[in-house]
Order: sequence, then C-alpha cells, then structure tokens
Amino acid sequence: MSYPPTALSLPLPCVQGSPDWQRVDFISDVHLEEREASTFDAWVHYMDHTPADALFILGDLFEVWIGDDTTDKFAAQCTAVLQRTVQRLPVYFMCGNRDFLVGTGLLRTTGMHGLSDPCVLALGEQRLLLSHGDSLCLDDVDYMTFRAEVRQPAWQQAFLARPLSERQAVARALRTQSETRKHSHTDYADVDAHAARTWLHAAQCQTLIHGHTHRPAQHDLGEHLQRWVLSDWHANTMPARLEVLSWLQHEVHSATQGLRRWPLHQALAP
Ligand SMILES: [Mn+2]
Repeated sequence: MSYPPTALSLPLPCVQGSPDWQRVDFISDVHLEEREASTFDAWVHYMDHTPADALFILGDLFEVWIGDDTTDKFAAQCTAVLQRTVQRLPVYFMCGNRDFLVGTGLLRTTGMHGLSDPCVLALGEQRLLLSHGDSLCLDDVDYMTFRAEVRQPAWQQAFLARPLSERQAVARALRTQSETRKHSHTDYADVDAHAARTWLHAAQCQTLIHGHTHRPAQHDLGEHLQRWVLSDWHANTMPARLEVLSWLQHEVHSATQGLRRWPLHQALAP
C-alpha cells in the first residue's frame, strides 16, 4: 500500500533566479551534528569558499533541530557560519525531515530565505522543481503517517511550547528509533517515479532536484523528464561522500542542461 502523493497547491511558489547568476549550488543532507566534526569542518570550508552566486540548501542540513530557541552551542556555531555565508551570497533554505522545526527565527537571525517544499526555481528559460524528497517516498508508509502528524501547525506549536530539555529527550528517542530501523531494513523506500512525473507535469518543469534518499544519481523519468538526486555528506567514509550539484549558466545548452554533480574539492576549484 502506498499513500497518494502529497497534493500540490498550484501555482507553486517560484523563486526567480537573477540573470547575473553564473553558478547556483544545491546541497542537502549534510546532517550536521557535533559528533561528526570532520563533516562539519568540510561544510564550513565549503560555505566559506564556494564560488557560487546563490546556494540552495534542500533539507536535512541539521541532523536534528529542536526549535529556533535552542541554546545549543553547536547550533550557535552553525548559525554563525550561515550568517557569514549570507554576507557573501544569497542562501535559500528548505526544511527536511530532520530539521523541519527550523522556522522564521533562524531565517531572520541568519538572513536566509525560506523555501516551501516543493517550489520552483526559474533560471532563465529553465524551471527546476526543488524538494527535499521525503514526501515522494510513498512506500515508506510509517514515515508518511509520522510526517502527516508532525507537519501539522498544531503539533508543532504544542511541541515547541515544551521545555528545551523535553524536546531534546524526544529528539534522542526518535534518533534511536531511526537507527534501529536503519539496522533492521536493508532497503529504503525511494522516490516514486509516477508521483515525481505527476509533480513535474503539474509544476510545468522538466527537472526535479531532491535529496533525502542518500542515493546520488541522475534518472531519466521518460517523457523528457529527469530527476537529479543530491548526495548526503559524510567526511569519515572511504571515499568521503561530499558532493555538490551545481547549475552552470555557460553549460545550459549541454546534454545535462547546465547541471553537474561534482566532489567537493572540484566544486571549490572549478
Ligand atoms: Mn531526509
């Protein structure tokens, strides 16, 4: 059994890219957390040095986010990095399933622009559909039930009204649950191709860009539609999984319509 795809309310919100943008970067699933210090360091290095003209963060930047009123030192460090990146280039932020409690507080503090999931990014003639991707993993029925609950404004208000220590405890419990699940499942639900095509047609886009599944790839969906999947970030694996997807204006007439997945070190020294 799978859920029907999340209904889209049309027209979708649309970000109009600047004609001056030569390069736009997309990252997701960095899963920042204090105990993954080398992934954090790689991310800081990227944020301080990317030559992109705009950056789109498509969900799960943080492994967990318990509310914008967090007093966590690591969260403050991440916030400072985002603030100084915003001084260099516009940064757009979409929530994922881990950091869905990022709200207007963090956006205001950092100067990032919030993105709805999904939304359209218009770059010249091109229209790219952006999503975290979790709402298209229709076969993950347990998760879809959980998602429907925690994305309710009433649930979020009630949760955010609880003391930070309680929220921290809930986050820890959820994390343990998801770790257990990771070990018991060999195969994860992937984005439903039919649902992705439905979204693309409705949004009048040919290309969907998303993360979440940790299966970086580019897929031909048929009907001239395609799906680009972002990598998660992990500095401590061999080889390290640190990858950026860029849109390059001078390559828009190439077969990939300007899109290129590249490892971090290449993305920083193009
Ligand atoms: Mn995710």
